[in-house]
Amino acid sequence: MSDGHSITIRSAELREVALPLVRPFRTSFGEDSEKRCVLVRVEAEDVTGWGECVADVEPRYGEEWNASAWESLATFLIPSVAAAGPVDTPERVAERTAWVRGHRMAKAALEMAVLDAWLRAGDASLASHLGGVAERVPCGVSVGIAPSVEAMLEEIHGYLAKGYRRVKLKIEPGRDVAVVREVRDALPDVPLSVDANAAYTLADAPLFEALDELGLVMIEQPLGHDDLIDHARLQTRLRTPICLDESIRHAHDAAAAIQMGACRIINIKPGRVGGLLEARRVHDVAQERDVPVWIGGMLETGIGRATNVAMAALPGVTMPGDTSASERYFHRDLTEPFVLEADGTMRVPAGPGIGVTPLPGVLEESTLRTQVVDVEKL
Ligand code: SMG
Ligand code: MG
Repeated sequence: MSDGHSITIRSAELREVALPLVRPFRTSFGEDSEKRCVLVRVEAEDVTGWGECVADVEPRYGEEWNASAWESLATFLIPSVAAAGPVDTPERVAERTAWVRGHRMAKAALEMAVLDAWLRAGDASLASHLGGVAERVPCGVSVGIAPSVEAMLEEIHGYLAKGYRRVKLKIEPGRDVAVVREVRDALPDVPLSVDANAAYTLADAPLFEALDELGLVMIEQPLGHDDLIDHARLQTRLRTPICLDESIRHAHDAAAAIQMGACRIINIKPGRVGGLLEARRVHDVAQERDVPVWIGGMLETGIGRATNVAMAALPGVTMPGDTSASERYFHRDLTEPFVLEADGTMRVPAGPGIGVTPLPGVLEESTLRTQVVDVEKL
């Protein structure tokens, strides 16, 4: 798809930033007390584009980490895109980097930056380019593993008071059925889900059968991070829909997972599938097969959050996302804060490109290192 304009990338810059989190976020694979990520900035003639990489300090959620993303962007991805001439459509980013196997989080960050610049040059918003239909999107919240059920409930009550429409509990072996049952007993009517981040095996099926009794909206990624077949086996034993996150790397995985019954819901994260355009294809595959999707989160700053909220405006996104307000994560976000309305919705950015830019002061204070990739010399 092209609307006839192209941009030429004149320079690109990588930047690693660190923002303290309001409270530590604990999952089955560890605890984060600060958000550290790589940003990509591309400069074209009259426009600048920003992208955010969802990799973390260590490769626990996926295979990439901040240093690998930095290296793949500087050495292979940015040169491949910039040296191949003007970008007449954002699809070129994926085409020009297809020879690099994997590194989907890094690819997604670069595509986001190029797409932002290209859309700004054409004065179009990301949501409208993707085919978004909603102006406001319903939001859920993901609650990290807490030291006690009391602490968890106190946190959840705070979120419910703000209007969040679905609460997701992180679980891990040893902190699962009993904790979820207590939360369910305390909050019988709240839409609740759990996310295991691949911490279990099929041998734990009885545990999931116990969770099946608690009226959960879904059970997210219970088994192996790259598994489909065991998820299909587990799904036959449960009424609660399984939602896949880590296992879905592209639209082809989504089609395969749905066909084999490995999930009944999909969590879409653009960074996990190699970019926003592939994320839209995952959405399309699911929509054609009547499988609900929602937009996940990777504790993004306002840059990545803007694109998640734009994705959430697509018509097949029928469940609240992990698209929470800036204040749930940061005292000061990198951009103007994303705000939750009292009805549990968030406004979709409508300005050109991703609709937000980093606040210069916060950006400078958060920056750990930068590197200019001199594309003129390529
Ligand atoms: O952005 O609110 C958020 C976090 C949502 O739970 C969340 N993300 O597996 O879905 C997931 C996790 C991955 C991040 S753990 C560091
Ligand atoms: Mg998940």
